[in-house]
Amino acid sequence: LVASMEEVEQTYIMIKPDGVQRGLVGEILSRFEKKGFKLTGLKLFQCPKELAEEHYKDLQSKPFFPKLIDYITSGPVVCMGWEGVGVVASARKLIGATNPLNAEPGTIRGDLAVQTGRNVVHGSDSPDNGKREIGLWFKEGELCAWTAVQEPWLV
Ligand code: RTP
Repeated sequence: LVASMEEVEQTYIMIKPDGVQRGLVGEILSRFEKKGFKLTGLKLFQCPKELAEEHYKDLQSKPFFPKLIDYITSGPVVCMGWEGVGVVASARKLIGATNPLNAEPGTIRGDLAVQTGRNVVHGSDSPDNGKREIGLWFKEGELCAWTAVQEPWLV
């Protein structure tokens, strides 16, 4: 009940093309579900180049930018919206460090990935970016506001 007084956040989580190709969709999705966050949006999606460029616009000047855009558009991604108190920072912890070799065992990247350029999942880095990215990747009718029927043991 204390937690419910704090601000509920939204985060955009995306299983990147390597996660889909490697059959890791269920594994990755279940980590957020088991943690106790609420799923608000979910779709398999082939990302157009323009959207990938908009999503990663802050990295435009980086030398790896063209490779990053090729990677993200190389096959379908799984787009997810997750909601909860503290979900943005918590999801980043569940995901682990950007370079999977530095990611702790127990994190998604620590358990499932090796290369920075193939790090299987994305998570928004701030509540503001969470809102921005959900707006970018989902159309209005694709998101669901719903209430869990059971007692809210996890919130
Ligand atoms: P993400 O946005 O995907 O959750 O990743 P992040 O915040 O942990 O990392 P960021 O620095 O924002 O980089 C975004 C994605 O770009 C790719 N990357 N490649 N040196 C490289 O080749 C390099 N550095 C970053 C990764 O896929 C990283 O997740």
